[in-house]
Amino acid sequence: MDYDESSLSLGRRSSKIPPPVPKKKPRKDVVTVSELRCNTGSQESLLSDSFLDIPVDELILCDDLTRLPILYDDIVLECVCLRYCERLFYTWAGPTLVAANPCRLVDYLYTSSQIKHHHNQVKSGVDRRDAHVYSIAGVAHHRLTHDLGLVNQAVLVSGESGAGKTESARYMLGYLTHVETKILQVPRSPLKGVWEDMEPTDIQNKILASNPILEAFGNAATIRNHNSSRFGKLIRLQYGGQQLRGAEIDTYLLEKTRVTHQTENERNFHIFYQVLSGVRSGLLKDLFESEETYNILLGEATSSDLANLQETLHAFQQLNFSRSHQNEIFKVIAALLYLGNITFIQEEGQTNWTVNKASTECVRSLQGACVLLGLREDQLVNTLTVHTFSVSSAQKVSVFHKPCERRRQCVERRDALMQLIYQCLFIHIVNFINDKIRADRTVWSHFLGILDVYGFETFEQNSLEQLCINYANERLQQAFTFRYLSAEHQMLKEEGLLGMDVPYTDNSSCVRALDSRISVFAILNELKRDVKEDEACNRVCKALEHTGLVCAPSSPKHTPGFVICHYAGPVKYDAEGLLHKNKDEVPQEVWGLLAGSSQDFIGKLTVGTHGVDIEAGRRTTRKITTLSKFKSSVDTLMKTLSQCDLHYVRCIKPSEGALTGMVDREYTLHQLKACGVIETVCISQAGYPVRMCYADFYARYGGSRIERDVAASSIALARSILGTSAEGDIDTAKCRFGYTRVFLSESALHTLEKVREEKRNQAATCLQKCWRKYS
Ligand code: AD9
Ligand code: MG
Repeated sequence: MDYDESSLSLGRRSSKIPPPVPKKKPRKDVVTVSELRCNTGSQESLLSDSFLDIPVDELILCDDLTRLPILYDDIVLECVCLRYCERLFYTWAGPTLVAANPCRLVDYLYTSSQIKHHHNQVKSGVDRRDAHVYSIAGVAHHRLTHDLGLVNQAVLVSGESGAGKTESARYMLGYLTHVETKILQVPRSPLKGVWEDMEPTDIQNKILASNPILEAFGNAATIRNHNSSRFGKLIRLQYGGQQLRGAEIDTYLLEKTRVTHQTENERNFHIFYQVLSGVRSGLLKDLFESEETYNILLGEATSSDLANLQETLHAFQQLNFSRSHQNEIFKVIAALLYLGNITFIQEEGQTNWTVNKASTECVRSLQGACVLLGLREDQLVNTLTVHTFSVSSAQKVSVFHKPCERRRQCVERRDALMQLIYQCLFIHIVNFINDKIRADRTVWSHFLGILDVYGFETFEQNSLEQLCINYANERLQQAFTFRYLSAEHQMLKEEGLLGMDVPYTDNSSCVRALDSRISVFAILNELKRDVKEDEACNRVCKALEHTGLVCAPSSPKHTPGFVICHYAGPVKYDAEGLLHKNKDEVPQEVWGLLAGSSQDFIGKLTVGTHGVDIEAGRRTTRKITTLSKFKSSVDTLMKTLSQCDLHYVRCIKPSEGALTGMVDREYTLHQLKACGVIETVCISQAGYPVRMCYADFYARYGGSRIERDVAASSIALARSILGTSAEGDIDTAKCRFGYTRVFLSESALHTLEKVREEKRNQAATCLQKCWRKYS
């Protein structure tokens, strides 16, 4: 597929990015692609008004942002945008890969020969590998399978919704399974290997098949992404003797509330529509009689749902889900559709609310759900409408819900039941897949993980989900800062330059404000049942205002809540629903109901589903909240990552609507900041932003005085250039000399560039004189 880009625009109505350097004329923020191409063609620089000219071509060709001759947010942004317009979607930022969502089909980037190309580059150890998601997967793979002192590897893929995390993770998984199916015979040169196609092995097929299944059950169409992952995922590929032996998947924070509630223009999880289209088309026979409408389904099933169902069925087969097992799973989906259609009504002459048996549709749904779930009708009705509590160890009392809250409580119970069933089903499927793909511990020694987690989120209204997601991002950012810094220190050490300071933003205090002993999490977790949500938010603000990171919303017009200053920007969390979601209480009767099902499968679903604390639901008095569960899963994740070499893919969505050919500068810059790309570049350039290997340095500034063959006495020569070229202008404290590179400050670079320009002008004048003389 190709597109006519001449009609598309690059840019935005207005930009609030402050200009980093004084400019003679404002930079254009709205530039059409054709205009841009024209500029590029004529070598005009979009930045020609900054004090250091950087030709457009140079920016386009710069595939590593840390190699930009000078660093400003604006220039980093310009480089990413220009490359994007040239369909160069990947750019390095030092060790990090910036992956801009192409927002179009670019299959030519992901062919078998591309895999081969990147694999060969990695194998041959070339200094500068082409920027590509295959390259980062290749390095991780190579380190795991070839380096001495094997270390676990993990690729962290981040970015906002719709930025391309799942696609990137999928391509990497494709690469890693693909290189396994090739035999690279290396007779002499590693670059001339024979690349043989082989059938994928059973385990590779199984690992790949896990994707469509998890996407069917864990992804949904949202306003940001038609295939949005509503859970976080870490897949650990297990290697032994340089070979892929198996894999294990961990999932995080499934957005189970989606089963019962979706916002306008969004859909429920894909599997509901897949099953429905399967039943309606006759592909899934004898499952249930489909109704006209389902209350829990916003949006319609489409033809692609049917096609995706076929993919799900194929994946089920590859992972050895038996026919009857598949049927059990689909029956649960059908039961949820029925449960969602159960409505409540006030009994005549009474204050009680009960299931609306006056409606034939509701009765059919009640019966349908009971048959599919193996429950007795009266049991289900009772569980939804009557509240039972223990007055002593031997005595239980049943009462109808409180009069004023009866209807709400019935609905809440129905929703809690549905969310619990779906969550248990999801965990059951993940566990089953893991049992099929996990290698025996004796045959693997190391793993390569790919982490696809939700990026930093800030919406008009932010709730507990955003608090969890942003907390996970704070922790990942913290790990990144420390890791990257230590890598930077190592590099400086290897260059013999210890002592150079590397300033960076440390977000540890924000992490502490979120999860330490006196923190947002601790306060929300410890609140008593009767505390009102506004009051809870006030307490949070009061207890943590001394940190300077948590405060009350500034305007009294705002709805109650609290603001947290995250590393990626402030986020206001709303009080409404926060405590309820955090308590995440499933009534005991609901647990009991499912455990007593006459269907084995339903009974088993609630047993042994890690992540759902059945014990907690039944007995223990220890408070297990959504936040405490989430924190402990992030702790485990961080522990896993601490055993790994980390690699980063930062996905960027160039425009909010992911429109083909459109780059929104302000929006893109925000993401580059939020996912730490700007910081990465800053850290790598801090203090001495310009880093050049000696050969490049001589080639640019050495002039004719210096031989190109500069391997010997490099430091002395560099010193001599810096000492003489600017007639003593250059303060040598603004340059440092490593063993292989020279590190320059901006001002040193500025002076060198000025001198270079003067020399070129002199040479040009000289040449003109000669030309006139001899012509
Ligand atoms: V979310 O947080 O799960 O809502 P992701 O995972 O970041 O989000 P996803 O990978 O699903 O986004 O990508 C969104 C859409 O962008 C895809 O459905 C594709 O249509 C498109 N996309 C993303 N990456 C690529 C790519 N490398 N090539 C082509 C892409 N299209
Ligand atoms: Mg995703």
